[in-house]
Amino acid sequence: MRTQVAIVGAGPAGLVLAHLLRAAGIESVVIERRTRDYVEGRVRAGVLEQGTVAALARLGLDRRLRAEGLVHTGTNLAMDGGIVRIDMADLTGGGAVTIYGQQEVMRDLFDAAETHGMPIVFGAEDVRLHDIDGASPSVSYRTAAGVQHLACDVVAGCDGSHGICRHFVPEAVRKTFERVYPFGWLGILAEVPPAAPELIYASHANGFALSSMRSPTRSRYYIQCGIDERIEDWPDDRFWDELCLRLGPEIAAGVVRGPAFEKSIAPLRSFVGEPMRHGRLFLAGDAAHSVPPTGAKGMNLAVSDVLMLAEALEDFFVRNDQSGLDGYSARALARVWKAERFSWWFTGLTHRFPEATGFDRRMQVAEFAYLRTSRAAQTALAENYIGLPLDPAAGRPSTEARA
Ligand code: FAS
Ligand code: PHB
Repeated sequence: MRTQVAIVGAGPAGLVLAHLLRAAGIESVVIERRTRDYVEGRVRAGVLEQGTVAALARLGLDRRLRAEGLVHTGTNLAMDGGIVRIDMADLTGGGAVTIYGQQEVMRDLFDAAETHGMPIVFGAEDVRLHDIDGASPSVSYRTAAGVQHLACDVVAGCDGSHGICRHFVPEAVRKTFERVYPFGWLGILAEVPPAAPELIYASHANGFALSSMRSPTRSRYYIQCGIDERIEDWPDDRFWDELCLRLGPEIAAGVVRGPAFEKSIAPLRSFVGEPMRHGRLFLAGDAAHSVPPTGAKGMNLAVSDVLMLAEALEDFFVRNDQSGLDGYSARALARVWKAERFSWWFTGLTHRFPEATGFDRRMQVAEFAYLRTSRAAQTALAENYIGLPLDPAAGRPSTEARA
């Protein structure tokens, strides 16, 4: 078999890239380890930046998103009884985010891929990359029919934080940067109305809490927990009690309790692997970087990476211009590091670190007080939260201008 772009991984990065390439008339094959149901069943992100919404709209994949997504023009921070609303629309000249779960995004991407007859191999085992340093790269994998070989011109490594592609960047050229946080997020889904109409990020002496949602009838809540804690340690009643304590009495008055039908613990870390390209292999999304979910950047970064990669691949295949591919890693990393900084900063502001001293807590309180009174501080938070624009590739108009 042969294709132009072999995409390893059918998460947001892999599937959005496949659709962008289809729209540009470029062939691809997606190779996924899991089943569609498994990928679609993973409960992950909930907030779409406006650049992600624009990309899905450009691809004609936003019908359900426009009908069911919740547009939020503000978000909120709570600490020690005080609440600050960040009016994103006012501070950024109309900016907003859309609440629409990653599961729904994946359903829309998979449904559209089926409609367009886009080839996705599910259940691919023992995926391997070959000759990515040379001019004839290929990907091999095993299915029930035996070992398959897919020849290609380019490999897109979109296989997430536990994938294999990143390891094909040789140790000699690879630099990694990591911060592992001494806590995780315990998240639940419950069929109860959200506590408030917008998201609330709460910082309490016991730890962080987040009041989010998926719809007017489905709530998504998180509390910071110890990295060695287990789901069994947190029966529903204990979760609801701790959530309400951390949100504070005013917000807790809006909390409607009910059975959690999904409960999971996610570790938090900041990670970047440089470069995001080696030979004919290009990395995108969690395959190259991870952020703590505090800033709601993970899935959105995956989309912005592939927007830049698709542009470069179109230049390569359609206009025989390699400059975009040569500049991809530096251009993507410039935006990745800004999102890493914001996610790290927002996590530091809102979470309780085990080794924190009284001085550290005072710094959090002072930063919150500054946010409360400074339009400049609120604007900085707002412009990062709605998503920074993509820097145009050298010699090109900005991607948004082409959307
Ligand atoms: P993904 O991990 O989504 O997709 C990679 C795909 O590659 C997977 O389907 C995997 O099965 C496949 N794969 C892996 N190895 C393979 C192999 N060897 N061969 C073939 N296929 C292979 N982000 C937020 O913004 N907000 C959140 O609240 C949030 N919560 C999260 C909770 C958890 C537990 C995790 C792990 C992540 C969370 N994220 C969150 C981040 C998440 O949304 C990611 O940023 C997003 O899924 C990244 O998309 P991809 O880069 O496509 O990677
Ligand atoms: C979510 O609703 O899952 C969500 C929202 C905001 C975040 C992280 C997760 O920062």
